[in-house]
This record gives sequence, C-alpha cells and structure tokens, in this order.
Amino acid sequence: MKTAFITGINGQDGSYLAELLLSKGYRVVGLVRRLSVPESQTSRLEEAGVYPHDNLCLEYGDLTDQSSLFRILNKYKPEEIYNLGAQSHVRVSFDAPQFTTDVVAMGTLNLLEAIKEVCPDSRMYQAGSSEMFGNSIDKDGFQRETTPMRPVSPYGCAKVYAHNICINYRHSYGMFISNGILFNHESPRRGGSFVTNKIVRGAVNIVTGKSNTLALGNLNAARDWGHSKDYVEAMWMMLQHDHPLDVVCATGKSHTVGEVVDYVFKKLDLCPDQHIVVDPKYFRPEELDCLRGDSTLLRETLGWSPTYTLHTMLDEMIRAAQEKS
Ligand code: NAP
Ligand code: F7E
Repeated sequence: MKTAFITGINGQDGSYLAELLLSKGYRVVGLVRRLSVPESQTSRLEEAGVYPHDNLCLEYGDLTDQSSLFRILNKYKPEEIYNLGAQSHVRVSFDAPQFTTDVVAMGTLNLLEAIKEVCPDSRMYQAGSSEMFGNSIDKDGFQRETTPMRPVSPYGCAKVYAHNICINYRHSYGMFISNGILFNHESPRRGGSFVTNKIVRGAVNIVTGKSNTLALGNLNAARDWGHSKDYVEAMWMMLQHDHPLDVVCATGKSHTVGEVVDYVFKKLDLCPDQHIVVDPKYFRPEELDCLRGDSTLLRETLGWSPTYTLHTMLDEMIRAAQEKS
C-alpha cells in the first residue's frame, strides 16, 4: 500500500484528491489546521464520503510550522506528497499579503526542507497556478509553460517563488518534484467566495427568495475554468510519470464572468439586469484580465483530457446548490 501525504486535504482539491487516492488503494495522510469550529476541519471530506475512513489519517499541523511537517513525514514516510495547502484567494492576498506569502512561499520551502531531510526519495506535486502568468499572454492568446511569469497579485508572486524553489530543489538535490500550473477549476465544493460558486449560490438564493440582488466585481475578466475532479487526476498522473514535469493544466477555452452570470441566470429563468449589482469592493488593486491555457504538453505526455465543459460543470454546481437550499 502506497502512502500519500496531502497538505490542504480539506480544501476543494484536497477532498477530491483524497477520494481519488483512497479509491486507488492508497493510505492517505492529511494535514489539517486547528480551527475553532472543529466540524469545519473535515467538512469537505465528510461531503466526499471519505471521513471517517480506515485508510485516512489526519494530523494537526501547519505549513508555517516546520516542526509539524518533520513530525508527520517522520511518522509516515510517504511515497507521494501533494502540496495543496494555501491561502488561495487572490483578492484576500491583497488584504493579507504577508500571511499569504508565509503560507504559499515559505510554507513550500518548509515542506521541501523537511522532505529533503526525512524522505528525499518521495515524489512531490506542487500546486502552481495560472495566476503566476499575470497579464503575460503569448501572441496566439494562450499561456503555456514557456510564457513569462509576471504575476499581478501577492498570491501570484508567492506562487512564483514556490514554483522556482521547487525547480531549484529538483536540480540541486535530484528530488522528484513536479509543478502543475493549473488554471481555475471549480466544483460544487468550491468555496462560496470564488466567483463561480458565488454566482451559482447567489442565483439559487434569488430563486428561493432568500435575497434579491447579487453584488459582483469585474464582469469582463475572462478565465479558463475546468473541474477540480479532472484536475486532481492530472496531479496524480504527474507523479506516476517516469520523470518530473512542469506542466499547464487547462481546458483551452476562456469565458468572461459576465458569460457565467448569463448562463447560470438563464438556467434558472432569471434576468441578470434585475439582480446583478456591480460593487467596486470586489475589484482588485491590479486585475488579471484574461487566462486561457494551452495544455498540449500534459495531453500529449500523459494522455490527460478534461471530461467536463464549463456548462456541464455549472449544471452540476447548480444542482448541488439547489439540493442544499
Ligand atoms: P482551497 O479550497 O482554498 O483549499 C486550501 C487548503 O489549504 C485548505 O484546506 C486550507 O485549510 C489549507 N491551508 C490554508 N492555510 C494553510 C496553512 N497555513 N497550513 C496548512 N494548510 C493550509 O484551495 P483549492 O481550490 O483546493 O486549491 C488547492 C491548491 O491549488 C492551492 O494551493 C491553490 O492555491 C492551488 N490552485 C488552485 C486553483 C483553483 O482554481 N482551485 C488553481 C491553481 C492553483 P483550511 O480549510 O483550514 O483553511
Ligand atoms: O475570480 C472576478 C475576479 O476569485 C475570478 C483561485 O483558485 O484561480 C482562482 O483565483 C475572476 C476575477 O478566482 C467577483 O476579479 C468578479 O477576475 O473566482 P475568483 P481567481 O482570482 O481567478 C486561480 C487560478 C488560483 O490559483 C486561485 O487560487 O472573477 N470577479 N466579481 C469576482 N471574483 C470574486 N471572487 N468575487 C466577485 O464578486
């Protein structure tokens, strides 16, 4: 039985990845932070139906507390390590830039040092982000592995550090570390302050009479949105390959926030003009205008392809929000 260690296990991706690895017969070890509401520590894992589970062990710790990482790695000596823990909200990273950097950048360095000392033969996946590209776009309108990284948020800057230090440890110490450069991915388990689930839940609340308006920020920003379930499959595939890779994972299709609003509201027989309010409080000090990823390398090297379109994913999110309402 292989052992995998996941930081951020109760996040959106962590919960799908835990499900995937348990279904493949792994023992899964997850890092959870102490929260004042203990039920929140396992909420997504419970929703996924994998907690409690005989092969799932949760350990308290934090990416900013290196001693906890040493303790857990020494205890389990995992073959695979997935570093998904992060303060992952871009807008919030402008409000808490130092905390974001501590977790995303220094937290990754803490983990790398612990792996180097305790289990240097483990394979590590680093959760990189399209936010690392910023507004840098190739002439054909895509971002790919060779596109220069010019981040436009504290979160993006911290992820660039994490990406580069992973490459440095790979070269310096011969460690197996793969950087995924993942574009936006969503699901019914997406946090409600990210724009897709905010729109879906907001629209369902209007239908059920719980509210009448939905306040949003920039409706013109365009993103390449995939489904978390497809993207965690790509993470696992990267660690099964015979050598480490730095690869983009994306659908190749880009839509604006306004298009998502139109699709969701139409599905629910609502008229956006009657309910959407633009509130500058949701604007970012610097905005990333358009993301569209070219994942040719991932598709050709690992045979990965997404199973969801934006619309089938939004349909699933709408159904889930309706069931919960
Ligand atoms: P998420 O839902 O926000 O989950 C993040 C997880 O990290 C949560 O479990 C959180 O724990 C944990 N965490 C936060 N601070 C931590 C710390 N100091 N120490 C240990 N764990 C900590 O994010 P996600 O959507 O699953 O994304 C997973 C990873 O992929 C993140 O690194 C994110 O930056 C990256 N990424 C995401 C996307 C996307 O579109 N989803 C795209 C590219 C890259 P709590 O629950 O206790 O807060
Ligand atoms: O914003 C615009 C906003 O917060 C998407 C994270 O997983 O993906 C995610 O970061 C777009 C932006 O995601 C609202 O300005 C308009 O242009 O859903 P989001 P994000 O910032 O792209 C990347 C790849 C990650 O790595 C991150 O971890 O939507 N937008 N109105 C809004 N965004 C929010 N949150 N709320 C609004 O009201």
